[in-house]
Amino acid sequence: WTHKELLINQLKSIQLNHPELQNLRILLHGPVGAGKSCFINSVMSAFHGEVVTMAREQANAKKSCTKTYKAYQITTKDNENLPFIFNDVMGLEATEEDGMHPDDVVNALLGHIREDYQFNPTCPISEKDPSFIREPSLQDKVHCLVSVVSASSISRMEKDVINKMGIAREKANTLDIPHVVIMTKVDDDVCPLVKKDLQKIYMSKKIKDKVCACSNDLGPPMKLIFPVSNYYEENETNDTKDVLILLALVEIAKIARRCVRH
Ligand SMILES: Nc1nc2c(ncn2[C@@H]2O[C@H](COP(=O)(O)OP(=O)(O)OP(=O)(O)O)[C@@H](O)[C@H]2O)c(=O)[nH]1
Ligand SMILES: [Mg+2]
Repeated sequence: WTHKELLINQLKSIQLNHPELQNLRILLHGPVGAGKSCFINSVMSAFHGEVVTMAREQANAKKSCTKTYKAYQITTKDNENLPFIFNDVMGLEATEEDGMHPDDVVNALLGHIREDYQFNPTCPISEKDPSFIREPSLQDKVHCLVSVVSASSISRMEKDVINKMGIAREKANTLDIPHVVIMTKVDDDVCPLVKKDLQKIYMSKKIKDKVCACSNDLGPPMKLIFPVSNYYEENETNDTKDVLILLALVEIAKIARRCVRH
């Protein structure tokens, strides 16, 4: 818990060693309200040492609060660019008329969608749309797919949402794009021990059970499921939350960079 600066320095010194690439593009997807936008804000907050809100969040949203495709460059406290861009999308829903269309997750993976594209739940982006990128560069393509799910609702996640996430995982696999899971809301009513003291996270059987459930439902092995607690109510950052968030980003950066090299 005292290694925050070490993790920040590790992330600052990441070299991509690729002439066509300045940033690793990380695509978040997952159910409505899972904490996708909040995670992007939390990563930024961990680097800035203060709670930052760039991506719009909404508590208790029934429908996805994020409706357009947005890309966020992560920066240091001194506003220097770090080599990470997070792409935020509309949430997935169980019905076919609502939430992000599963084909658009695939289009996003392939780098076909331009920023600010407004998602249409009933049909994916058309090749004729001005926001469709016909020949995506390596920089437009996604280098890591991240499913964001909430620890407190993993066991209540609807089958159709799990299936939609499964389609994205399979496509990512065929494209050799790594897939990991960020498990949010570990501070919620999952484990009283962890709710009281986040540093007990790796000692909690209840959290381990949730990690195991994520692995069974979504596919990645347990070592690629990263539990975090986002900044959702507090006005100041703290080292414990920062370390969990930064640890997740270090692992994402490592596997995304390996995927780019191959
Ligand atoms: N307790 C707790 N609440 C969280 C956490 N992360 C997010 N939240 C809450 O969940 C709400 C929704 O988070 P968002 O980031 O807007 O969710 P999203 O996945 O972007 O959802 P859509 O854009 O609507 O699909 C936030 O306003 C917070 O109240 C967390 O780690 N712990
Ligand atoms: Mg959102």
